[in-house]
Amino acid sequence: MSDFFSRGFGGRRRPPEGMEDRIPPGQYYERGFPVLTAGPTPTVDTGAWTFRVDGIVGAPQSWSWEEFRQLPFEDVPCDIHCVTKWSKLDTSFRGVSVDTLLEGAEPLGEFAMAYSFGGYTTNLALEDLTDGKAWVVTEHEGETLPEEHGGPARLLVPHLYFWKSAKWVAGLRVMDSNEPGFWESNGYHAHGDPWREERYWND
Ligand SMILES: Nc1nc2c(c(=O)[nH]1)N[C@H]1C(S)=C(S)[C@@H](COP(=O)(O)O)O[C@H]1N2
Ligand SMILES: [Mo]
Repeated sequence: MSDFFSRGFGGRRRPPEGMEDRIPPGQYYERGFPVLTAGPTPTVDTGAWTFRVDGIVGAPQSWSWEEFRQLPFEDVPCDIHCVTKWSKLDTSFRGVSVDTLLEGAEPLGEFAMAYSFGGYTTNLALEDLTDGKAWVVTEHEGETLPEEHGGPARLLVPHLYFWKSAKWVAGLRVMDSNEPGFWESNGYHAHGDPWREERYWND
C-alpha cells in the first residue's frame, strides 16, 4: 500500500539500496523519463539538420546529418538531474564527444552558448564541455532519441542540471564572456552543479 501511494504521488521514491549516494541534495529518485520543454516541440528534419561550431573561433565548423554520422560515436552511461528535483540513474545515451566537435575549431573564448532549433539557448563554460564531459547525442538506451527528448540530436552534459542539455541542439557559439541563456536569464544559476545545489542565480 505504501508503495502504491509513493508511486501515485509523482514517483517520489527512495532509490534502490546502495544508490542513495548518487542522488544529489534535494533531489528524488525517478524511474521514468519526464519530458520538460518550454514551448512547443520543434520538428527537425535530418535532411535540413546541421550542427555548427561558430562564434569566436579560428575555423567555424558545420556538419550535415550525413557528415555527423561519420564522426566517432561513444556510449555514455550516466545519471541525470533535473532542477525540478527528479534524478534518473543508470540511463545511457550515444553520441559524439564535444571534444571531437571542437577539435578543428580553434576556440578563442572560454564560454559557449548552446543554441537549438526553436530558439532555446543555454550557456556553458568550455571547461564544462571538454575533457569527456559533454556529448551531442542521437540515441537513448539503444533507440533513436525520441523527438520529445530532443531528437534528432541533443546536447548531453550529465554533470550539470539537465536544463544545460539543450534539446534539438543546432550548434555551439563560442563567446568571450559568460552570457546568460534562456533559463539563466530567468533566474537559473549560470553554472548549475547539482552536487552544490546551484539551482538559482543566488545559490
Ligand atoms: N531546446 C530545449 N532544450 C531543453 C529544454 C527546452 O525547453 N528546450 N528544457 C531543458 C530542461 S529545463 C530540462 S530539465 C531538460 C529536459 O529534458 P527531457 O525533456 O528529455 O527530460 O531539457 C532541457 N533542454
Ligand atoms: Mo529542467
